[in-house]
Amino acid sequence: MPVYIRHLPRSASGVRGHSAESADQGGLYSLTPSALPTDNDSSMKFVIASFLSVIIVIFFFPDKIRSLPIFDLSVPVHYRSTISSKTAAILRRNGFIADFTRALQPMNTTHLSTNWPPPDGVFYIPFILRNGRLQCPPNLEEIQSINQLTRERSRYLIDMMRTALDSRWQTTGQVRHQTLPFLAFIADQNGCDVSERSNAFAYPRFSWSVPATKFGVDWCNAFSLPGYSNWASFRNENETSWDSKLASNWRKYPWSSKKNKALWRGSTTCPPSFMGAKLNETPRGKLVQMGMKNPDLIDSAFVNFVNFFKDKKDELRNQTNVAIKRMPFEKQMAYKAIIDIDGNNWSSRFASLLCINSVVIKIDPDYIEYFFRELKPMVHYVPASLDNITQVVAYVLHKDNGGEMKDIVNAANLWCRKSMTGDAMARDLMFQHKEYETEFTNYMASNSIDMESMVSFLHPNDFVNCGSNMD
Ligand SMILES: *[C@@H]1O[C@H](CO)[C@@H](O)[C@H](O)[C@H]1NC(C)=O
Ligand SMILES: *[C@@H]1O[C@H](CO)[C@@H](O)[C@H](O)[C@H]1NC(C)=O
Ligand SMILES: *[C@@H]1O[C@H](CO)[C@@H](O)[C@H](O)[C@H]1NC(C)=O
Ligand SMILES: *[C@@H]1O[C@H](CO)[C@@H](O)[C@H](O)[C@H]1NC(C)=O
Ligand SMILES: CC(=O)N[C@H]1CO[C@H](CO)[C@@H](O)[C@@H]1O
Repeated sequence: MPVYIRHLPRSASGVRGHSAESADQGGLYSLTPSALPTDNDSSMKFVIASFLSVIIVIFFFPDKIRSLPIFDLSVPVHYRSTISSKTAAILRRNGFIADFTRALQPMNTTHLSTNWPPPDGVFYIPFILRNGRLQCPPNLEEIQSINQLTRERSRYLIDMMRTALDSRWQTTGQVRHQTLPFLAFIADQNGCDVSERSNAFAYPRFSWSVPATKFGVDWCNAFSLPGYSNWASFRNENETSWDSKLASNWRKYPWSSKKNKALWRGSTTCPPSFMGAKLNETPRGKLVQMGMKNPDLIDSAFVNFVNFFKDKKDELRNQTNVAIKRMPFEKQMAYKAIIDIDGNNWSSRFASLLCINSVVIKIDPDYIEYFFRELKPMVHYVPASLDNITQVVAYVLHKDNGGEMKDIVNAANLWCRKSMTGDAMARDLMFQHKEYETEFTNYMASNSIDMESMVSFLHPNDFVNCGSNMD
């Protein structure tokens, strides 16, 4: 049985195992022979050539160390062309290889566009990391044509990966294998069901979210990518640009002028386990009810009727609270506190809420992103549940607690300034690559598959370098 490490890196403090300091060692990693590709054929020439070029670069251009490419692209990759029939049989039976191959088959796009979100396991995009480049499948356009959400998510994913591979963090996520395939869930699924603690796939893969650690850490081998919406919003930010944005928030929305209420706006999404339930029984429906019962504490309303409740707006209007107009994200800072709650899946706006100057009240999530564990309750956000939300909101809004709440906002903003920049997200993504590779290698080894046969079986030559698709 494979021993899965876990989806988030281990470290003594329980947060991501990187820090600004570790970046400085980044360049040095590329000097260790083990860091060079090891799965190609007679790699000795490659090793010697790369080693010499590394020495030359270091000797003559010490300031260039950080930007050393991971791989020497001038060395061609050779694959063993023959696989024994016994090996081929093992390969065909392997879950990862079967799903990867299936993802390359022509798909029924009509079926997918009419069944969205797709059931677990149906929807991922296969990619290959090869010689330090991201390679896209030949059917990428077809996959992207399914709907707008798929197009958007996959574009940001590809842009993020390409940027990270070109960044100074490339060595952090430097993969040891010249060719490393992976599957990325583009829909909300990650293959792990928290209610049953079941993991639908034996192999590691990338997804947007992972189960919260309260469900345990060793059972779900999905790796959370930096969020596509955070990449879309913050990829051009740096710490300096945040400084002026954060200062401007305080100018436009000073604490003393804020409405003394907690705000929630959102759509009627809910976990699939609530299929068939009444709106007011879903977590978000309950939250809106709380607001209707406690209007002096909570201003909560639905802005959008989707999924199971899509066509029920008129019928439900008189049982719940519906906002007449959408409130622009920035205007939400007019409120002292904002409530954040999972929808179908994870709350993708959590990170952006930590970048504004209202306190975030976070309803205990079932799904989290890679960064959640470095945030501390009552330091970066205020934790709550649907059972204690009114009590928590009353505490947050109490005038005696204003100082504590402002401290929480400032700690959240400090986190945002450091973590929601293009550079930091690139770093975090490369870190996840590295973790993925370790786990993927263990998975293949525990399935008695050597990386070289696996790679030649997958025909990586059908993949091409992903273009810039942000136009
Ligand atoms: C594709 O999906 C649609 C909608 O679910 C279905 O009507 C159609 O028969 C499917 N086509 C094929 C070739 O399976
Ligand atoms: C930070 O971002 C701003 C705005 O995008 C840009 O003008 C500035 O040059 C950047 N600063 C650094 C140090 O990269
Ligand atoms: C709410 O509206 C629906 C449809 O318009 C109606 O059938 C129902 O009686 C109303 N319920 C209440 C509580 O007013
Ligand atoms: C409210 O619930 C959350 C989540 O279970 C918990 O972390 C928090 O301590 C609770 N707060 C109070 C005041 O009971
Ligand atoms: C397909 C779908 O409904 N995805 C949603 C998952 O949850 C996030 C945040 O809660 C939404 O932004 C997505 O639209």
